[in-house]
Amino acid sequence: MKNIDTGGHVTGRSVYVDDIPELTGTLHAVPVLSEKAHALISKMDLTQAEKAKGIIGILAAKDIPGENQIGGILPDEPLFATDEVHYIGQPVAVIIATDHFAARDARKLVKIDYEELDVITDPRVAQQKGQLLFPPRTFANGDMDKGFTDCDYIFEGLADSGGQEHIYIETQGSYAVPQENNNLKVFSSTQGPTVVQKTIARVLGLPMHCIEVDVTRLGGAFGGKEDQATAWAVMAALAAKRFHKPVKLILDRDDDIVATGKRHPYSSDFRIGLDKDLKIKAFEVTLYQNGGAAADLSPAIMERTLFHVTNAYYIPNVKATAYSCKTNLAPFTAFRGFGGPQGMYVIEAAIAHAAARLGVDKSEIQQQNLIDKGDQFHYGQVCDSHNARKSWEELHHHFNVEKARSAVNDFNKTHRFVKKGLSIMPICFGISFTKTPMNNARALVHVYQDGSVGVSTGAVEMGQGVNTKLMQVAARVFSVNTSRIKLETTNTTRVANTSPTAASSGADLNGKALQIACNEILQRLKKEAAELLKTEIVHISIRNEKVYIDDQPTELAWEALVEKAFLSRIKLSEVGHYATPVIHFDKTKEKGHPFTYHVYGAALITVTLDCIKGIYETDSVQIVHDFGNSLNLTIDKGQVEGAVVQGIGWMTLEELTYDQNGHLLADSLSKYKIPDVYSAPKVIETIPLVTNGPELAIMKSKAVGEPPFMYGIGVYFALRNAVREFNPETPLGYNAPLTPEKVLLALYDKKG
Ligand code: LUZ
Ligand code: MOS
Repeated sequence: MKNIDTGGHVTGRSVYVDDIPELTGTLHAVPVLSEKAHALISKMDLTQAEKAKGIIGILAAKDIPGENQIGGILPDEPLFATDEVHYIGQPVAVIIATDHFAARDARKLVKIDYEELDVITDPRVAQQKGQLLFPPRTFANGDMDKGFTDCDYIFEGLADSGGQEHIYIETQGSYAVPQENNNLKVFSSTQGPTVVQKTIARVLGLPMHCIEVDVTRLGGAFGGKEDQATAWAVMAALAAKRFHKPVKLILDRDDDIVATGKRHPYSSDFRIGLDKDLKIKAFEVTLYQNGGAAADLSPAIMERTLFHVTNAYYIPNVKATAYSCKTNLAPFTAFRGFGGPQGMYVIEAAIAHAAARLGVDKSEIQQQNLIDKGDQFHYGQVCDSHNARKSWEELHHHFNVEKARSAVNDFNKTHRFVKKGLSIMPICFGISFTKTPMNNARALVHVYQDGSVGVSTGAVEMGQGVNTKLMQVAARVFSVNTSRIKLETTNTTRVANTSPTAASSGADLNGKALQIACNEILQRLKKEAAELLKTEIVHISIRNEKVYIDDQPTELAWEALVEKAFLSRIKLSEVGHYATPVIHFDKTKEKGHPFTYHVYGAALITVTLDCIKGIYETDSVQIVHDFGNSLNLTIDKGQVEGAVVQGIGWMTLEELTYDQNGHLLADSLSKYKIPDVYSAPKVIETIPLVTNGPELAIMKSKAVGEPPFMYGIGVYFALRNAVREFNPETPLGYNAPLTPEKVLLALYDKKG
């Protein structure tokens, strides 16, 4: 089944926030953003701006009726800065005008006097100065002293990875419409409708029931709208309340890039110890997370980094410490993988470093250490499948890795100025919000008297196809055609207290809740059918819209049954509630069973490098991926392909450069290179690992959103190998992204 939104997207009929028809009198809002990375505000003069054409008013901290606070995990982030600004792009006020361009023009007339303070952009500098967003954490198991004593080889090094701008196609935006009696209805492009509802209530000083948040779909999010859609919705709501008019706030791309947070850059020190058989005996890592100017989701992201520092490997002695460092950059936030990729990059760098020193192929060390059923992750959870090893073996078997390797070697022998590189990237990603209480969801199902079905859940459609999967779930439980099922908008009045659609868990959590609700209604319908057909409920089933008694079809069909049930006054609506069982985590010990299950896979990557120009192409990414028993392989393969290309972007192209004053230099798409069709691999082949899939995944179909992002890390190491083929002496370290510029320098640089 295709994604149900495909037709709407290609014809331009799909509705995003900015497509909602504007009510008469709608006002437009544009934020005033700090131009300094760290400064005291000595004076803010709005008089000229307020007099400009079309201006209705300018709202700042003094106009907030409730709390000037939007921090979700920690209360360290004001909606509007008051006397001090902490990053370029930090909101200080919002201009309300009769149209968007009037507001933008007036913004030039706002005069702010700044007294500049020291700017920190480097996380290690921040850590040295004691500038942390919250206390550091250490995850450890085994005995480090013994682990390193038992080693034959010990290697140390440094590994840095850069940030990443989300470049969702639809920028952040919101439309707030006043309702009677103080209430507000807010359309928001958010992954977390409840986060938006709760934060508006807090800033406006209203109970949550006054705020209805509605989401049709997002034009991409990738984590960038898990927390950072909120500020803009709050500003629109604040203005709507103040002026009693509908207010729309849609960020222009240039504002969005400057004002919103991105993937966290990390800088890390590692020490890895191996024995003669290439078994990793000990791994020690210290990670410096660049958190930006406020905590945002950094505590949870740092936690996931600590969970994923061993990737798909079993290591008996591990010590991982992470610091979240406060810098004068826009607060870094969720981005596909949520800190996991940054952790996995470091262990892959450590293995590559050890392999280079030992003169073996990286894959020999990888293969020796893959986690297996019964092994314990360093956070206490026991690995419950052979999937890491099975993916690796199936990759070698199906894609003939040895043949690919000799083809690359032959090519390199016969080509002097063009080199190929090959690498293998295994992945292992834990599924669940690491904060256990967040793992719950609800679904509201109405079966209408004509047999059609309306489904509301907490899941937000952002292009990933969750609505299509939910439609399939409802259709399967009822055994009716998918055309009978309608997915409603995500709305806090219909489904309350939702977790954001994040952590790859949208289909699992909301699908399970939906399954529960549909099953409840199905039971009532079966009971009604049993009465109508004068039999026992155990004999009744519904198959392809028909009622069966045991294996015999009857004359009674879905529509007629629903109508009869309605006339018998049967309850045809239900709310399903699901809370993931089994999971728990003890933060005092940093041990537990935080993940419902893990997703595994392995990719074989080859690249071709032009050693004169330093430019390269990814020839192929061939993948064995653990989908479980996929509900929708078309959608799931699409997720893998998008993730691979996005991962390649993070690892090789996308470079967030800042100057020492905290200015983002790569502040537009002409300066920030995202992957296009030319940087996509020429071949992406994905085959499913054959498994049953876990009961705790929705209909045994595993979460797919984030895990395949990490295959992109393999492209980095393949490219590195190609560089080393040309210049074995290269001093190239581990500093992603490996841009063409860095590659060119590395091709001709010598040690010493
Ligand atoms: N969001 C979150 C996430 O709040 N908690 C998580 O564990 C998570 N993991 C991945 C992506 N988003
Ligand atoms: Mo997320 S990185 O919003 O799943």
